[in-house]
Amino acid sequence: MFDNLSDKLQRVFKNLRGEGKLSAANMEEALREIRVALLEADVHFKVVKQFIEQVKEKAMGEDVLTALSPTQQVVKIVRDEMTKMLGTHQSRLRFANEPPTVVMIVGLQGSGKTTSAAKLARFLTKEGSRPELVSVDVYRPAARHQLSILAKNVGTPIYEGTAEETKPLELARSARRDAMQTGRDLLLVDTAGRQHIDEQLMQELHELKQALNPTEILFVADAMTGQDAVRSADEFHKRLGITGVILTKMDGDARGGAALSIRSVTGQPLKFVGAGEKTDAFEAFHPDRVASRILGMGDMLSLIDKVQETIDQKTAEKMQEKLLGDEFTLEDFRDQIKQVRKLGSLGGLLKMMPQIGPLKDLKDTDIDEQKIDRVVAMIDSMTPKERRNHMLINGSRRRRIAKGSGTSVQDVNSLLKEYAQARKMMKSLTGPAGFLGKKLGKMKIPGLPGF
Ligand SMILES: Nc1nc2c(ncn2[C@@H]2O[C@H](COP(=O)(O)OP(=O)(O)OP(=O)(O)O)[C@@H](O)[C@H]2O)c(=O)[nH]1
Ligand SMILES: [Mg+2]
Repeated sequence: MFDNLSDKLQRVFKNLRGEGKLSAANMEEALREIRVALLEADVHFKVVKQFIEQVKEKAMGEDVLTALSPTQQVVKIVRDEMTKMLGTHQSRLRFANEPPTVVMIVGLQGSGKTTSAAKLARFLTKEGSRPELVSVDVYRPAARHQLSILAKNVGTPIYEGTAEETKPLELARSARRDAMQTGRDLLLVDTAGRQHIDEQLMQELHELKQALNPTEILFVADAMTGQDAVRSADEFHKRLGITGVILTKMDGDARGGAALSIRSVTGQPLKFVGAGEKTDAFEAFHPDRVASRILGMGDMLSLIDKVQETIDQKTAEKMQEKLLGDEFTLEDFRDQIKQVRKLGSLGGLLKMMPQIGPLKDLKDTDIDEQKIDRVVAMIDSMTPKERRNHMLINGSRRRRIAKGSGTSVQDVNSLLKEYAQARKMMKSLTGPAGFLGKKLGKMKIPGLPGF
């Protein structure tokens, strides 16, 4: 459903990448395009305004990661803000201290309440819950029958009620008693819908709320109705107090505005999404995953995460200077080894970079942890002078270092050889004319040949 928005955002980032250096002017232009793309996706205008302001502020801010290229930084900021807009963390269903937990499912007519009740039952059963269903929609003759069929389909017990139980409140109370007696930990209450929010419906829902004391009141919003869904969610929240939203019909060709606005407008989290008529077309809502999907660039995003998690910005900067200069010492070598260890597999990192052709042979190089420990121990056993000038390390010094680090003279020899190679390779890779220097611009990686 986010295809259009996703295409447009990717075009913005592509254009930015073409610019080389980011200027205030092309940043301004990019923000303008992002704004238009969001509005065209039917995102609430206030949400768009706030979003753009946040992105702008962050982009101008001090705490940018210089380990990323300017475009990568913008992508990162947009991704982070979008995740925030969608709610940051996954919001799970809450359970009552005393079972059964009661969940009321409310919303406008045809939004997908009955279908979602059954889907939720199926989903939660898989997670280990023992739900029971009940329909209190006594107005539409086929409504309760519809839920019975779906309940059978997902294998969840349903409280059918007696012939005397004709009122929503009676049905709901009996269903809760039944759930308690049959050892069910969850009661999902499917309620009636109206075309518009009216007093009678609100009154009825209020009474149910009073009687059942539900842990969750989930508002079912039809994504296809865009901003109308957002408005009615907000209205239901003001009048009834909802605790979360199920967004249905995400499989349709809606533009995505509802999904992107509902959290900010109502203040209530999106908990689940429905994406199809079948009962298995239902999943928990993950803000970070959805934001990444909207932005599309999976590889670049994982790279950004990895870099952000592991590389200390200042060390990287200092390292870059050293690499470009002529003084890549054994101490730097050691620091780099430590960083590579933090990154996990160097092969994994390289794989995420585009067009890495000439470095292909490094791709599957896994890091040997023990070897890293040995190397670090050897360098630690050197004197500061030796670390700064490896030419000083003659035969007797090698023996001393081996002894001090619990390694052999051969180990010290091969370390010094690898260091010399690394020095050479670093210069050719990261110098202004080097492969990485050209390809990645400001992006810095700790390379480690030989591991
Ligand atoms: N494509 C698609 N269709 C859905 C989805 N969820 C529900 N539907 C369809 O939407 C229609 C209405 O669904 P219901 O579950 O009956 O909606 P409701 O809110 O219970 O409707 P009322 O009880 O009349 O208020 C049905 O045809 C469902 O199959 C979804 O995620 N995707
Ligand atoms: Mg229904």
